[in-house]
Amino acid sequence: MLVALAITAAGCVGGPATTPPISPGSSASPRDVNIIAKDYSFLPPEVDLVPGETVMLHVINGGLDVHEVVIGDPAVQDAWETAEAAAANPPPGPTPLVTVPAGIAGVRIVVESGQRVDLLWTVPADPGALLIGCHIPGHWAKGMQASIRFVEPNGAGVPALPSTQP
Ligand SMILES: [Cu+2]
Repeated sequence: MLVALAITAAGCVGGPATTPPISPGSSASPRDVNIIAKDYSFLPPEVDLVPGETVMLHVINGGLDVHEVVIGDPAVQDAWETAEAAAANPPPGPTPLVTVPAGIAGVRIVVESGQRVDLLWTVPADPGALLIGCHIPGHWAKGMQASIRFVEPNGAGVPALPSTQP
């Protein structure tokens, strides 16, 4: 007796971009994560991170303007947006020191045009919803935002991941 099993393996072509398996970084061997800031966007527009891993962030400013990477939840993004807007167009002299209340700072990396700044960072094990933003006055409004996608080390947890792995 023959049973025809109609297993369709099609339907995966042309789907969303896939995330290859990630080897999570550790403090002994952090994973390199590149974020390129441009005038006025981030590459990539979505950064994949594994909760709890340790990464070496490489923030490269490929634009002409000064940029920053602020990693934090929406409250952190709002705090920096407000703090930096208040310091816009300062009088001549030293750049004013911009701060936000303790405990809400998140991660902030400021990078001059053409420079690269590295930062070792351990992703929270229970990170919640984190965003990446630049709050140099006007930049957030121009679209300098990127999202963070939390993935399992094997790339699972990503919607519509084709089952092409052996
Ligand atoms: Cu910017």
